[in-house]
Amino acid sequence: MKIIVLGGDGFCGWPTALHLSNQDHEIVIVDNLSRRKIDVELGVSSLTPIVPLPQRLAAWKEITGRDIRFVNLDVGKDYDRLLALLHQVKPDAIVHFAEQRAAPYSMKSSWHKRYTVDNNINATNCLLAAIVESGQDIHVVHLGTMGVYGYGTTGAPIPEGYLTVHVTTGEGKLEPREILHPTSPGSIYHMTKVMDQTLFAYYNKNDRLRVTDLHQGIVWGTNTSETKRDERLVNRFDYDGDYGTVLNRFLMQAAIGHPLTVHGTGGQTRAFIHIRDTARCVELAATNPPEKGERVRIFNQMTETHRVADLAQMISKMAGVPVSHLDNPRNEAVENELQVHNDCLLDLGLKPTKLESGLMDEVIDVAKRYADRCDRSKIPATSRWVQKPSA
Ligand code: NAD
Ligand code: USQ
Repeated sequence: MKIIVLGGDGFCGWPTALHLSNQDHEIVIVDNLSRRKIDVELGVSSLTPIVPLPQRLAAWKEITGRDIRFVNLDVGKDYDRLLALLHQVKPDAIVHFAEQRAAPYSMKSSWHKRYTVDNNINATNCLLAAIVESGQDIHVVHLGTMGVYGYGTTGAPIPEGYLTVHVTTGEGKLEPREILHPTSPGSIYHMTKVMDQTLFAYYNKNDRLRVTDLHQGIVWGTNTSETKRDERLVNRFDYDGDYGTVLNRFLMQAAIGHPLTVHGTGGQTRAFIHIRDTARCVELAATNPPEKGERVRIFNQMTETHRVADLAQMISKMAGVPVSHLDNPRNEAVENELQVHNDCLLDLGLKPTKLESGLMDEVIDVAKRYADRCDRSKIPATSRWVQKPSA
């Protein structure tokens, strides 16, 4: 297949692009390198030394003989170039990773809120409008988030996107209807993913676009079999208070003997998936498109759920580092239960990579190898959801 990977220089996009290329798909990466510029803004770098994208691609060509083309454009702004690229490449599928993805970054200031909404919503809308204008039948595979559902405790497992409800008709009869699961985003970033869902539903209804929306949990791990093949292919590893996600942060903190930074009681339960499975799930989604006219497909892309405090305890025991309970900078439920249906990807053949000590050790080893690149002052999460009232 010909596949365009939007956001192919990022944490999930890079290993996915390599995995798809390795499966003999013809890959074009589109990225505006905004994530690397945000590192400069925040004064932090990936723990792993990632080389510039052209060097990454030259290394991949040298090692495998496979070509991956790179086009530097902003999906939400460079509309004419995006449309021209669709006419030129005529892709079968476009995988859409190209959004600002950190909840804390999206909450740093009113500028960051506006940037995140502007970037994410325009990227998705421009992509969908360009596909319609191109007149091509291109399957969109989008990376959404489990966070669209929110983390309230309803007691019921979260279905894959749609919920059956019963409405009382004018004649007083109770009729079943399927609706998009109600949303409850926990940050401006998560809210953009909720808005993406409405864009997909609209273009799917009006233009019969084929869309698969992958509601992904928190990704952990760093390497895949492809990124391990050469130092120049290494994946990025975010550990800072804005972009570092909880499990990778804890594993990195364990590697350098830093107390594990649990927000509040750690009663928050979240969904997780290993980076290898991200790449595999995207492949499964891209190679199993919905029929023309089928409603937006929504898959829950996660393999397990864990309570933050339990993860901290497990890693603390493994590595002998203390657990530190910090004031929670976020506005989120102190505790929640979480049960999730994820049968769609399992039925397509996903064999889940579960959390086990060998894989956690692998991440700790990577973090130890590059420990001298860590700036400890960037570990605290300083972005607050609600400003403290001034005294
Ligand atoms: P990332 O920030 O590492 O990568 C995103 C890439 O997209 C970057 O290379 C960035 O430069 C590029 N980009 C952003 N806006 C762009 C634009 N307007 N035009 C062109 N390129 C643009 O993020 P990631 O962790 O790889 O996440 C990728 C996607 O997966 C995101 O949409 C995110 O919401 C979703 N997701 C990530 C996680 C996770 O734990 N990392 C979990 C669930 C869902
Ligand atoms: N947390 C800690 N300590 C830390 C960091 C986080 O206790 O040092 C807590 C947070 O308060 C939160 C939970 O861990 O309760 C998860 O935080 P996170 O930063 O790991 O994940 P989140 O902000 O939800 O965002 C990440 C990705 C995002 C993706 C989302 C999937 O950055 O792109 O959409 O995971 S999900 O969480 O399922 O919505």
